[in-house]
Amino acid sequence: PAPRTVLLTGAAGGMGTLMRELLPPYGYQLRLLDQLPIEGEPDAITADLSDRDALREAVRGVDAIIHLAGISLEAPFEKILRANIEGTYNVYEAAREAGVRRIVFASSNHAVGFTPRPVGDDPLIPLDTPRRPDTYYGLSKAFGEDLASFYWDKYGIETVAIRIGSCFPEPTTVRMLSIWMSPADGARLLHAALTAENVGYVTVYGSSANTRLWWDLSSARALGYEPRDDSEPYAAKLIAEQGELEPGNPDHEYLGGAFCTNPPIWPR
Ligand code: NAI
Ligand code: 15L
Repeated sequence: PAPRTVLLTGAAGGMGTLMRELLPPYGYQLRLLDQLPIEGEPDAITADLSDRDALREAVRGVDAIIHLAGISLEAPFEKILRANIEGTYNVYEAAREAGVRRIVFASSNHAVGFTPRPVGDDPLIPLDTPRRPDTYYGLSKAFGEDLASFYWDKYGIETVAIRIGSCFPEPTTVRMLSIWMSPADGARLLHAALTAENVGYVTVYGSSANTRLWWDLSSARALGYEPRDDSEPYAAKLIAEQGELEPGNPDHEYLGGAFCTNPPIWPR
């Protein structure tokens, strides 16, 4: 049966806030969790991912988990270790104890950020491209993918790990024209990841069907994902403002762009 009750971690964040609006129409009953309280959501669970008792309680009775919580930019290794590495482990352990069968893990393009980005007729970046994390942050996402693969092989917990590009209401940089995932397509992909049968462990890239796409969406499509959006309508304005990507600009050289050279730092 399709999952109905879904724990959404990171529900106070940017994507969490978008998905809180966009997922319920698909029929999900969301249980929300974040370290920050969520205005207007008195039933949301306010807990840190290090709080194993709270996680045990939070996963009780859910059919699936969408795990978005964590540090979403670069940070000192110790912080990444606690929130993203140990935190994701704690989520998987809670799921194992409670018998939750499916997790959708928010991985990131930064797990493979040092991959040269395709230029001209270069092939799209394949699913099985070697991991090339560009930050401690990206390294934690590579860990999360392996953790998920291990929990499938060892415990039979299924995961769809989505290497998300940039999920924001609109693309705001020329690089984002290639990796943008519209919020509506994000919800479509999460829905596909929750409902596709027999996924085992799978990695997918997460974006819209962008004209300037850099990566292979076939494993996402194999889940039943049919993206409807394309960043191209934003291209002319962004390129007029910012110029085309030129050699030497990290956004031109690497999939991970400036995360490879001068990553944005987690503010808290
Ligand atoms: P965000 O930073 O806006 O939200 C993350 C949320 O996680 C925040 O509300 C924060 O309070 C919560 N959180 C952080 N550490 C926590 C902890 N130790 N315990 C409990 N809650 C904690 O990030 P955003 O953009 O919403 O991203 C969501 C997820 O998707 C993240 O895992 C991020 O790495 C991943 N992702 C997002 C992309 C995007 O374009 N938005 C791109 C690639 C990956
Ligand atoms: C990410 O992994 C970040 O969480 C998000 O804030 C964006 O910076 C995105 O990657 C990106 O590469 O644009």
